Amino acid sequence: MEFENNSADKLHESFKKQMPIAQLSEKQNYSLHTAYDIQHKLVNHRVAEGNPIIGVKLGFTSKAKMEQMGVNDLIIGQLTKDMFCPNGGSLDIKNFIHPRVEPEVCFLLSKDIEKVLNADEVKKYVSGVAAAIEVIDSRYSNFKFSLEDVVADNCSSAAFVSGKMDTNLPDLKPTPIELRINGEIVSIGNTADILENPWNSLAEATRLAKLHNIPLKKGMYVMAGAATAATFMKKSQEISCHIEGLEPVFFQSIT
Ligand code: OOG
Ligand code: MG
Repeated sequence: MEFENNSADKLHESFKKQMPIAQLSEKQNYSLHTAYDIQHKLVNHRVAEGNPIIGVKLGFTSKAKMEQMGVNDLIIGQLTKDMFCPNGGSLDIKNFIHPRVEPEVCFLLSKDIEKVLNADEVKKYVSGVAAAIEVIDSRYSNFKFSLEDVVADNCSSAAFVSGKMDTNLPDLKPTPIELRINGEIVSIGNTADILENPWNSLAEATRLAKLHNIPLKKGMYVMAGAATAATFMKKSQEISCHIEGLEPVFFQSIT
């Protein structure tokens, strides 16, 4: 219990002060179960500060991400209100340690989900699909971690931007996804890189949410995981994500 409390406090303080900490696994081994306990405690700090949970994110749903970070299991993290950036808005790099950006797909839930659903069933619980960008920022030095470490750190969650929701619920069959910085393409992936189809990612979210006691409520966002490896974000950049058939999404990095 003490390890869990202490670690959640340290991770929260690291986020507040933008001061990285040593990986928790350097000092002691701990289970994935304990890692999710730490994540819950960490998220509770943000909720207590007036930032409710407004969504969830999946991590390592693509091979490119697993290879980049050296981790090979799906993870789930929680998105709080302070992480939300409106489409076309701006994010100050001073609020992060070493932020990276990645192109994603975002779903909007139309109903609470309490059970594990497959990719077909889950469509009945969604009101929109959008191109999205996730900003990740590890609270660990050098962005290095074990699977347990990254789960404890709420899966590097830092900020996210969702584009306009397409209420026609496209099937997301293999479609190119691009991340552009100041109009230049910095990475190209495909919807098929996200667990073969991002709808599968949403189905996995229902499984992981149930397993780890994470709420999936009407009105929440679900980020499906990046299609490509992440790119470091610097100041004064316009960062956008483009998925054929969906409206592009963008934000500005400032300081
Ligand atoms: C962990 C988060 C992974 C994704 O989309 O795969 C993730 C990290 O890479 O720091 O958000
Ligand atoms: Mg991500």
